[in-house]
Amino acid sequence: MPSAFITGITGQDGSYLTELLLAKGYTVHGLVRRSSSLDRGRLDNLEDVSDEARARLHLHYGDLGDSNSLYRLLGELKPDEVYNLASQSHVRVSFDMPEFTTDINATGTVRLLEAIRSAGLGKTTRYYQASSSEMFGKAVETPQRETTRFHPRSPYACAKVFSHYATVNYREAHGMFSCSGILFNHESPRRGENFVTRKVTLAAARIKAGLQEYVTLGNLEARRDWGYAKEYAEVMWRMLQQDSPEDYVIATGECHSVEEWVAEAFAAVDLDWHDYVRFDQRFMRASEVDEVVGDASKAKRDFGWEPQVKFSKLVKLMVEADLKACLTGK
Ligand code: NAP
Ligand code: G4F
Repeated sequence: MPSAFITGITGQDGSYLTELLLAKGYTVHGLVRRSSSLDRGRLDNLEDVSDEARARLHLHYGDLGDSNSLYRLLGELKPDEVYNLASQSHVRVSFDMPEFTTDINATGTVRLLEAIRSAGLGKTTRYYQASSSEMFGKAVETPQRETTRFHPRSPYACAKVFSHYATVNYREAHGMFSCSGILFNHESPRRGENFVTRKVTLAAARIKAGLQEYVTLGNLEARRDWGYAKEYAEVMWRMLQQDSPEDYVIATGECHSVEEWVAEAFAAVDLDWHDYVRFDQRFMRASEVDEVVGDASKAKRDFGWEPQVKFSKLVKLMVEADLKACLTGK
């Protein structure tokens, strides 16, 4: 059976990808960081995974900042597929920690690509890079597609542009099957609680349940193309099953403001958001991405991909999950 190595396995996307690959019969190896807490909630709560499938999941200590662990693991495990999902993924935080963000999100990619080559896997192992719509930043055309020029607006996005081109370069220079998914924002009940979508759905649910009084936010005018993370994880796998390595934009093609997300989330619990939202400068960014919206027609053409869950459905499913958790205490 095939095997996969996932960095960022404890994150939102890593958990959905793990469920998918285990269901397909893969042996899944995940890179995990040492931390003082053993809380790996998303992996502890994988859905629809049998005991037999769970036995095919193996976690290994390492870090994208530590070449030795990557070289050792790739040399030992020799996976058929590598998914590089690990990153310091918070754009606002990247302004506070630009050097660390660059080390992990940019240099970390090269460490991993070199570890694959050093293990003698350069011509056999397929590589997926988690690129981002943040690379389009101050977008030069709308909607954005694979050919749109990048204009990154944060240390996070600059590092992602570097990794994107490193992935292209390893394909061109070394003949690796390496490709990037340029994924637009994707959300779910497993989204980190300090990204705006989840922060808002969690707040709406907690306020409705009487557990919180208000929520503090930054820029409500920014516009994003929000899709459902579970559907986007499936695309990562699909990209590595193509005949040749290609980069793909993955997006819904719909664009909504943060304010619209807030209004929809509070409406889902029959509340008027104006009564519960406060502004805090702390959540503003030194340079903002005002609006991004993607054109995923290449993915539709090459492997028939189309998103099923869009804005309203996504907001509702996230609010419902948060409300259920608030009311049941789980
Ligand atoms: P996430 O939930 O924040 O997960 C990030 C993962 O990276 C976690 O497993 C984290 O481990 C791991 N990580 C962080 N620093 C690391 C390091 N130094 N070494 C090893 N692992 C490290 O992110 P996500 O939403 O699943 O996103 C997955 C990837 O797609 C990221 O690269 C992100 O930048 C990119 N992306 C996301 C979106 C989106 O909308 N979600 C869109 C485009 C691209 P811990 O659990 O130990 O922190
Ligand atoms: O939810 P966000 O932090 O997501 P952002 O910056 O778009 O980045 C996410 O999506 C990217 C997809 O391309 C990923 F690459 C990246 O890793 C990450 O997953 O912020 C969305 C918008 C921003 O314009 C921000 O200024 O919401 C605005 N916002 C307003 N108030 C807020 C808040 N963002 C956060 N995190 N917290 C606030 O209180």
